[in-house]
Amino acid sequence: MDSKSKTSNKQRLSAVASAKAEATSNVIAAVMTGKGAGAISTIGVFGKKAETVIQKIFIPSKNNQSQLKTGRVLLGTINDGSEIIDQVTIGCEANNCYAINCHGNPLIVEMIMQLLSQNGVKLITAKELLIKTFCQQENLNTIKLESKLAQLKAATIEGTKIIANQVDFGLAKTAASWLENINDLQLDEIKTECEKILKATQTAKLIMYGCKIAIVGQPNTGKSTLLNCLCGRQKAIVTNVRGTTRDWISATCKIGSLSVELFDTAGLDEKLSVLEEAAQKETVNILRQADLVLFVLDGSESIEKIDKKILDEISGKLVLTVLNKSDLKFQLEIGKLPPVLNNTVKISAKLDTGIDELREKILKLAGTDNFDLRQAVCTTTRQENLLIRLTNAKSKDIGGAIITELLNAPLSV
Ligand SMILES: Nc1nc2c(ncn2[C@@H]2O[C@H](COP(=O)(O)OP(=O)(O)OP(=O)(O)O)[C@@H](O)[C@H]2O)c(=O)[nH]1
Ligand SMILES: [Mg+2]
Repeated sequence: MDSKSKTSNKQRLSAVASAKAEATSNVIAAVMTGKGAGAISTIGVFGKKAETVIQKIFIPSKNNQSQLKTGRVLLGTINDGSEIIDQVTIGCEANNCYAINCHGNPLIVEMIMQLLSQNGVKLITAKELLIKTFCQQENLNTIKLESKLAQLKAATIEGTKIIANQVDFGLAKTAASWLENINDLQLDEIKTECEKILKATQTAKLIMYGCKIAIVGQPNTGKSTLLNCLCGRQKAIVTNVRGTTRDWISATCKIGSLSVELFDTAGLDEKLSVLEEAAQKETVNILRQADLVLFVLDGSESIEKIDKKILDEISGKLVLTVLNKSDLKFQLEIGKLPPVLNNTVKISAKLDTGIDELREKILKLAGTDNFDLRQAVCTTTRQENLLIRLTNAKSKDIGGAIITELLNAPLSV
């Protein structure tokens, strides 16, 4: 190659590089649809010069309809040079805001994303995109932003409603009104309201993000049968041999407004083998993480001594004592139960009787029956921690500073 053609090659390369940088500066793209194979996937492309990128990689099938105006959807192909990657439709949702609807094979999605990247587009996640979009909306304070992001994690429809209410009403509105009326309000009034919100938050969290329920009790009482009964399938092995369940098993189900993760655990027994001992350590771990405990007893037997360590372990928890095997002659002396096990319900897990009452009692214990979905609650740990600090604030000035932080601190994700 002579020196002249070397120079012109160099010039061409640098022209390409600078054109690429200029054409695509600040253009971002994200896969908007869920991961995995589906019929269709959508890639969002946004930012100044997004149109330039689209024009480079997209060839419309009808030349006479090549203009991508707002509100218009065009059929065509995405091309890497002369190679067609996929047939797609591209919608122009607003100025510099495009949605590429391609076929849902993740490999196709990946190829289009790579092509966008080669054209200087910055690839981001759908969550990052949401944050960018929300942050551009001027009227959103930090509580509103956090609540909008919390929507992504909601486990139930009721949970999404609670969170949606925190954007325009709930905590965002309450905190804004505290700040607005700070001169007229007593600090104690704010603190009382804070405590109410923190209490409601404990219940709301179970509805918003899901509830872990541990099924514990002595061997052979019917814990695995109960798990199968509540989740509606034969998930756990049931036999009449004590110690059948060694490793914990989990299953999900819906109880009223709760999305529940149930944990069936190894029976708690004092006469232990090494293996059983290890299994029971796991049971204690599960117990510690649980929001609610179902303590299962065999109602057809007189009450066995219950290990004090276990009673201590469950003492601070929401506990419902399940008196199982109600289809057999009832022998258990309810009056002899320790106080922590006083909240009882009789069922037969085998015959599926008493289960509706059990579900009702679970909802009552969790506090989610008749829960007002519009009330103010925290949707993040940051909000919760600030409200705890607010309940301990020594002066109105300190209180005001905490409320300002609650509303205006930069979003951390
Ligand atoms: N009559 C009657 N038998 C039941 C009931 N629930 C469970 N059983 C029986 O009790 C035995 C033990 O049931 P499991 O569900 O395996 O008990 P478990 O508490 O999981 O036992 P481990 O895993 O050994 O701790 C089985 O034979 C079940 O069929 C019930 O409501 N009534
Ligand atoms: Mg079992």
